[in-house]
Formats: sequence, structure tokens, C-alpha cells
Amino acid sequence: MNPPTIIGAPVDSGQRQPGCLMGPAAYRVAGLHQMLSDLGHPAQERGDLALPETLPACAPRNPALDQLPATLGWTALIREKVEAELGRGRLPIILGGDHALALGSVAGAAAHAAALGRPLFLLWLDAHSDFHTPESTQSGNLHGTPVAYAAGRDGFAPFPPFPAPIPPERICLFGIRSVDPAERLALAEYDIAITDMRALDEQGIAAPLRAFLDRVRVANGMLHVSLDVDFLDPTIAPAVGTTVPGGATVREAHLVCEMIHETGLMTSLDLVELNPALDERSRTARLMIDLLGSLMGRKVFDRPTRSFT
Ligand code: 4U7
Ligand code: MN
Ligand code: MN
Ligand code: MN
Repeated sequence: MNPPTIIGAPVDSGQRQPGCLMGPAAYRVAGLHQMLSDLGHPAQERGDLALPETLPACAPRNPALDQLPATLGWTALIREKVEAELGRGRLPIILGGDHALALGSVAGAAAHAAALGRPLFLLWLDAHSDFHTPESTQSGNLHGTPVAYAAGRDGFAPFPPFPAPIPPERICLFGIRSVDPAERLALAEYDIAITDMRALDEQGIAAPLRAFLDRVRVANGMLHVSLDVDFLDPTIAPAVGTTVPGGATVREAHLVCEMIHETGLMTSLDLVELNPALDERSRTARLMIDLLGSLMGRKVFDRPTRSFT
């Protein structure tokens, strides 16, 4: 695993509930840097990105679209920073901000992977499939679109074309339990691995996740992990605007993170959708930092636990 670089991305243009812009600060307050140092992975801190003062003017084809110029601006900025950190041999950890930031982070990872000639894989830990295009979204909230962008779907003008669209077999949606009709139709055309909550109830976390991680390893792939707070059950992670009941438990989420760490495959990471204004005494922020700890190698024991059977 490469040494981590923290990039604060106070993006809140992908949805309408104010608060996500406080996410990067909330993660730092919840002990992000101390935790990484304690694990032996002190992080380089790049501070928070800021939008340029002038944003591109554009008239969206879908009148419902919200804050398109700001999201276009964030996308260009984040893409460039993520690509640059990967080029320096770092593990970029992007602190959101809402999930629209992944329009930029995944594009940056894809551009870097393409330049190296390595395949990029995408693990999407989320209640939602985020497979809308700017034309299909009814809410107009662009945080519901980054998977479609990464898969190379049409309908993203005036976004720049996605640098190297990720083939469906390299994308895994994990923990899904909310898919809109237009997304459902589009997903039917793409052979994306969808491990929804029903599949996780039946098969557990380990088998489906191991199957995907094995594919990444065999292909010598790079792996971008995008963790949306609403992957978690709202009873344990209330600080998110788009809660959906029936999400991952604390242990299920840790198991995901521990398994990813053990493979050593993760090359970039988003922590998105935390809305500190909705949190209860930093509870959700601290849980996300705990999960980051598992992603970075924290375990209960360093040796196999002894069994009495
Ligand atoms: B998130 C939604 F309608 N599909 O398009 C939409 F249910 O990044 C939600 O996963 C999108 O939180 C959620 O607005 C985006 C809705
Ligand atoms: Mn979501
Ligand atoms: Mn999401
Ligand atoms: Mn959300």
C-alpha cells in the first residue's frame, strides 16, 4: 500500500442539503491524522481544495439539474489532484464532501491507470447505484451520477469525456438497496456486479467481496474504493442526507475494510456524504474514521486467534 495523502474536498454541489462541506473538518476533528500515525501510516495533508472564482457557464439540457457549473468545476479540480498524487506514488484519500466528488476522483484514477496501462477496478460501497446520467436524473442531484460517468454512459455533456471508461466487469456495486427506475433500465444493459443487500443477507460479505478482490489481483489492477456513508445502516451512521434503512452493520463494514486491507490492492479512496450537521456528537465521523483504520490495517489481533475446536 502506498503512503496516504489527505485531500479535503468540501463539495456540496451534488445535492441540496447543506452540510457536506464540513465533512473534511469533521474527519480531522474526529482524529484522522492521529489514527493514521498510530497505525504507522502518517499522512501528508494537502488541506482543502477550493473552487475557482469563475465557473464555466452552461445551460443544462435537463432543467432539473442543480449546480452544474460548480460540479463541473469540482470535477476538473479533483481529477487533476488525484491523478497528480497517484503519479507521485501516493494513496490519495479524498475527504468529502458529497458523492459528486467521485466524478473527479474516479476520473483521476482512470487517467493514471490508463497512462500506466493497468486496469482500474471500482468498488462502490453505497445504498444507491449512482447510475443516473445528468439527463436521466429526476432529482437533479449530481451525486447520483458518478458510476454512470465512470462506466462511460452517454448523456454527460458538458462534462469532459471520461478518460478511460471502466468496463462493467471491473465495477462492483456493494450494499445497494435503492435503485431508481431509470437506473434499473440502464443497469440491465451493463454487466456490472451488483451485490445488493439481499445478496449480502444470503451470502454474507466475505464470499462476494473476495470474488471481486480476486479479480483485481489476478489482473494486477488498481482499485478505487468509494465509501458512501449511507452504505451503513442509518441507526449506526445517521449523519447523511439520503438514509436508506437496512444497511451494513458495524461489523459487516469493518469486515469489508479488513478484507480490502489484507489484499493490499487499494490505490485510491473516497470517504463521501458525511453531513456533520446531521451527526450526533461526531458519532458518524468517528465510525468512518474507525473504518478507515481497518482499511489501513488496524486489527484486533496481529496473529490468528486461537480456537478451541
Ligand atoms: B448518493 C437518488 F432519487 N437516486 O438520484 C437520486 F433516490 O451519492 C439518490 O448515493 C441518489 O447518496 C443518492 O437523487 C446519491 C434518489
Ligand atoms: Mn448513497
Ligand atoms: Mn453515493
Ligand atoms: Mn447520499
